[in-house]
Amino acid sequence: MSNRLKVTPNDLSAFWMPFTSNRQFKQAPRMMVSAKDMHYTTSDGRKILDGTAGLWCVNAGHCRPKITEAIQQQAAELDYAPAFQMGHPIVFELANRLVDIAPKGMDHVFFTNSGSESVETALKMAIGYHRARGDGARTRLIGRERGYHGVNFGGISVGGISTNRKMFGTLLGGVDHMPHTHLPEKNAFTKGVPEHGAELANELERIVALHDASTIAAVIVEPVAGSTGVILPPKGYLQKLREICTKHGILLIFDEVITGFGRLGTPFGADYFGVTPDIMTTAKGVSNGVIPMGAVFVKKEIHDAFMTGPEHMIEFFHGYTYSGNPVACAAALGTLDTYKEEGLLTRGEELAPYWEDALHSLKGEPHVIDIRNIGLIGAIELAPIPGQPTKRAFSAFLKAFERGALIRTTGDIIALSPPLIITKGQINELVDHVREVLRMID
Ligand code: PXG
Ligand code: PLP
Repeated sequence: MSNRLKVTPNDLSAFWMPFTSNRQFKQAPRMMVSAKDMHYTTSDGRKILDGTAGLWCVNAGHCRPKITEAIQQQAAELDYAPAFQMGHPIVFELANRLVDIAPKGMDHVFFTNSGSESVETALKMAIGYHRARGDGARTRLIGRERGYHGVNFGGISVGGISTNRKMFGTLLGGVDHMPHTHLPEKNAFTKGVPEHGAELANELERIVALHDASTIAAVIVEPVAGSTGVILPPKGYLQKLREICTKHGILLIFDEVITGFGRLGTPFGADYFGVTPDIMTTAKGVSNGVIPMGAVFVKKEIHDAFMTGPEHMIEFFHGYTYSGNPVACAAALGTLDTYKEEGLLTRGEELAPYWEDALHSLKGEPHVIDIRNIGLIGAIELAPIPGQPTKRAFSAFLKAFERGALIRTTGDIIALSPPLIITKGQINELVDHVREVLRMID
């Protein structure tokens, strides 16, 4: 460990932290200084079991040698090359490798640097696609209540989390929202995908009837909504959305920033549910969270619609300085190698039943009003303290951290999403931490 890592900065004021209660944090900071496999080490030398894969991104576990070496070598060989009108070999190699594992038919990849950028890219592709085909009236975008699609303007417009929207003005016009699919009165404590609620997909038909299909470009949903507190799609719901979109010529975008790269026990959520979208946004697990990267997958038909006009012309006026950055590509290739060697993109399938039983053993513990699970995702919903929403779950987070486990909370929901290398023993350890914490908090 270098000296730099051991030092705890003593002035925390300059850094405005993202999605953080800055003032509270700076009074009692929680600092991570190193990590290996399933654990972080804090600045006070404690080991913390990572129950959340960082922020749902470190799917292969921490500081994995293949990834570290790939980055080191690439940084020393070709650090950066212009992304526009220039290329370098590994970005093409990475695109091919990604297409190899993608759902059938998703055979082109556009690189970004985050999930939020992947979402903006996908929304622009959808609108641009229709226009390129001479169907330029299709500009509306349909999202869903409680959806999370990152924090940029397109993403918060189609997103449905009010705290992320209400401070920021009028957002994009021409956006509508379907209802979310969280039905605790019918589906509480369901193991896996819930039985009730597929009919909520018919709400899309109502929205189409209102606006007319000829004005709608795309529908965007998370196959499993993560950030909002883990909301699962009812049995048959995604299939219905697919049918309705196809029937009306509307593109279906799956935001797979969380569900991509093995989280559900299949490479993508599309594989798990057997539903192929037209566009798929990813980030996080593509590079194991180590170097920022996102990737948008598209069907050939969408890509090809842009490949018209004079050949010297740019076909899609969109891209980022760091699209396909060589070091990020190297990190992603090292990540894909690690996933492949260790079978991580499907490991969740074997572990899911064990994970499910362990989580549901928390039924009956204090405050627990629902438990949800799918693949290696779990959510434990707590009854809020009357008049003080979020406080109970946040104290669970603080207590768990004190005890040596990193969990994540949204509202009064505890969300768990460990690295895909977790062992059964570590699943027990994580769930026991949560059990003890639930017995300790008010
Ligand atoms: N789409 C989805 C479905 C996401 O989950 C994004 C887009 C945005 O990705 P970036 O890379 O711009 O953050 C996300 C990100 C949480 C949590 O605690 C979830 C996310 C990010 C941070 C925390 O649930 N999801
Ligand atoms: N702002 C300014 C002034 C720029 O010059 C650029 C890129 O050249 C950007 C924003 C966009 O940056 P990025 O391509 O990293 O998203």
